[in-house]
Amino acid sequence: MSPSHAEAVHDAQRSRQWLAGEARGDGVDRDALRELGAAMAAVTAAAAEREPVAVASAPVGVDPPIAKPLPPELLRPLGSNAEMRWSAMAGQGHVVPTDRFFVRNHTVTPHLDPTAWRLRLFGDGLRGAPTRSAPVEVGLDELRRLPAEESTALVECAGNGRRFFAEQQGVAAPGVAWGLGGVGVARWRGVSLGTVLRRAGLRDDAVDVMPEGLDPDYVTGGVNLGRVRRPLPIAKALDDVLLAYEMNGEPLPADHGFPVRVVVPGWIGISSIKWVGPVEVSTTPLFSPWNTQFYRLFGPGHPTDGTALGAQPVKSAFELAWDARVPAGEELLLRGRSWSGNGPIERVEVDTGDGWRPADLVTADRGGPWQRWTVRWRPPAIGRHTLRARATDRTGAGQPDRAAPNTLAYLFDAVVAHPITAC
Ligand SMILES: Nc1nc2c(c(=O)[nH]1)N[C@H]1C(S)=C(S)[C@@H](COP(=O)(O)O)O[C@H]1N2
Ligand SMILES: [Mo]
Repeated sequence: MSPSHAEAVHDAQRSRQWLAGEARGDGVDRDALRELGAAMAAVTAAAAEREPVAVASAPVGVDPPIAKPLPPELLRPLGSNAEMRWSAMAGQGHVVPTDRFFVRNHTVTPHLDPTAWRLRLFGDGLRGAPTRSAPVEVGLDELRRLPAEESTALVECAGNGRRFFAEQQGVAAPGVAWGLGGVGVARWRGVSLGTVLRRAGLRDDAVDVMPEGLDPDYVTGGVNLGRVRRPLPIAKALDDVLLAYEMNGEPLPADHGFPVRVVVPGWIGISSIKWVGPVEVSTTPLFSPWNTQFYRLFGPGHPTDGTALGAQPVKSAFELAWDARVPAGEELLLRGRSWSGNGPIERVEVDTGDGWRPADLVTADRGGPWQRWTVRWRPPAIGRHTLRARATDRTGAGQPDRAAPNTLAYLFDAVVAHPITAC
């Protein structure tokens, strides 16, 4: 990713423009953010706490928030979301099978009719300035006839690892209590967003592209924030962004955006809008609550209007159940994966209780969106032990012992202490 469209750079620049009144953002209250930044962060945190709770038994006739089965050995439900069990990745290949890929839904998975579905491009960034009600339309068959591209890319929720802020650091962490399973790598196939934008008549002075989901409006804290949407700068939109209609060789499943989703490699998960319908292309910067109110860093050390939330930091996970039980006295091959939004992983170290030592990296993954690794370990005694893994990416970024706390509890990057019992 070139620095010119690194997410943090883009967001910081847009924030300045927005605060200076140069940009437009329906549903975004500029004054509230400028004058009441700290207070708003607190309100946002409180609202985040009121995320939908687990639907244990959905009423008859009401669709559950997630369409696919949630076998407990593959996925852990978290309200309208579900995280992948790391034990379900033990011995798997590079990609996450679709049946265990995490789901992050602000509301519920919609069931869209693919024959009625249209991508609807509009805005003054397209020639002739088509409007939202008279957009340039592209149907699914037409999209499938365009040159296809495939990309193996990682999607991770910015809140992945959030529960460790509370569990390891004793810091309040509002929002979905992800362990480390809010991440996955899949093989996505579709059409480059750039191809579609150019066919629709992209103008040279377009600056932002805002895809919008067709799932229900997101209502939080009593406020309807409208459809889930987040702008992308044109440079990123024309670089490696995909309008994907296949995941791991199958049509996109309902939960992951059927019939078409955006896949934005290297950027936080919210950029990868599922069930995309309208796409605004604008010659002025765009804003939505998903880049001003949520997915920003608020709290100590940050300005009152928050800090742009950039690429995902480095993380590592063992392909083991939490509190896994293993036989004592036998040599084990521990497996895990490490990843970073800033580029490939260079080095991984593991501590099984007697200091850090290098892990062996799986050669086939070198340079890929995540890196598998292994390390041998013979539990020294019956009883509880703690496993730790930490990685360093190509930029030299590693994993600290303590993650920097922030009000909305994003970007947990500290080493996770993974309990294991030898018996
Ligand atoms: N329309 C829409 N797109 C969305 C979301 C959503 O709720 N609605 N969630 C976003 C978030 S926060 C994440 S992390 C990813 C998760 O993608 P997945 O559910 O396919 O794993 O989708 C993003 N795209
Ligand atoms: Mo997310």
